[in-house]
Amino acid sequence: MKIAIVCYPTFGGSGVVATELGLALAKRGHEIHFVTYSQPVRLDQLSSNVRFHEVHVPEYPLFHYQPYELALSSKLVNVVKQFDIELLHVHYAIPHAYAGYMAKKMLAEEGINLPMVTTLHGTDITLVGNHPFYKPAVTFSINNSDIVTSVSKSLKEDTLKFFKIRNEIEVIPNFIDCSKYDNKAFTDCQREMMADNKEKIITHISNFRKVKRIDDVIKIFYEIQKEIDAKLMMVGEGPEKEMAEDLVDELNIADKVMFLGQSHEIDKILCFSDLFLLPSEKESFGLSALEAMVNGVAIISTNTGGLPEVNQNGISGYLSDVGDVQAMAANALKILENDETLEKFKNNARSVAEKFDIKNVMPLYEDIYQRALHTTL
Ligand code: GMT
Repeated sequence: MKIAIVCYPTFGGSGVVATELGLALAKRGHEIHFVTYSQPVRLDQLSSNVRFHEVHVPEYPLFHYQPYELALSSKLVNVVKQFDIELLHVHYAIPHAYAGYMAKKMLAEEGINLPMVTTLHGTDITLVGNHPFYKPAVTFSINNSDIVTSVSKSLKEDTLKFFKIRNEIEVIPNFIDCSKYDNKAFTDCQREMMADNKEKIITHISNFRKVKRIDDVIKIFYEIQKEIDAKLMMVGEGPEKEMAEDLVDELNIADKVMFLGQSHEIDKILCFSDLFLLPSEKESFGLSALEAMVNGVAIISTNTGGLPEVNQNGISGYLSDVGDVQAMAANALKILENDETLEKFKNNARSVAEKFDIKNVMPLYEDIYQRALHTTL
């Protein structure tokens, strides 16, 4: 099948899922065309059946805001016609589903049917899309997608709660390619470069936005390091980073916290991590937790949104209420204080991650694509 994928090309989870999905579909013989404003960060292998089409938005002094949606929908029309694209899969409703719908309508004028699948990822529903400024357009584009999927049951419930949705929402969870981690490619983890043998390594990865509650990450670690030898790896960049650095200084733990910036070596970092902290305010799924789990890292997270669908309380880690730093620190210590317990949680984390193996999830997407091909609005 010839499929166009629209996503954000940045480090956010929705772009990662879209890219990994496209690459996996290409491996199964589909022809994939990514259409976005720059090459997606995880897209490192362009080939004859994996293409990237850049959306340019020329600056024009009259415009205070450059019309990206317009450029994207025009680009989609051109790519669909040039490459005989059969299906459009947009990730993140804003503005992709809206631009996709416009492309669909323009193509319909020329007698071309382009079925559109929209995958909802989280903040397009829970934070941004729900704002009155966007709500009518988001509702409209969800209702006018041929098939809508959400990455967790919780996100489906939120969508139905916040918007007047008349079509079915199918839950297809995010996934991970477990086979990539089977051959022990990362046995040389170079853990010793990061910490002493006796120190436990705690990791947090995100885009350091307010919703991730970065201050809680630091506060949980502060409690942990009072009891055991430990280091904290902070991976990512974003608006809360400066605050986090200040808090680390204020708590006098700068010698135990490393800010590693945005990294392309996530698996390498996770392979030497013992525990992953994700104390988010909201999280539709928590792909970063799943990436940690497949690397055998135990999870301390909040119980918000889709996190309980990923992190199994008492098995792969523990869940606590948002903001309950003391409970999260106590649970972390329960796991870290005893090596046997830690080993058990690490192994469990890997086993739970296997439920989300791409082998199980890919057929669900292929099935909806087949169904979408037979729909016309
Ligand atoms: O929250 C982020 O870090 C980025 C955001 C995005 O849209 O890229 O992530 C959302 O989609 C991910 C992939 O489906 C989910 O794993 C994240 O939980 C979700 N983020 C939120 O709901 C806050």
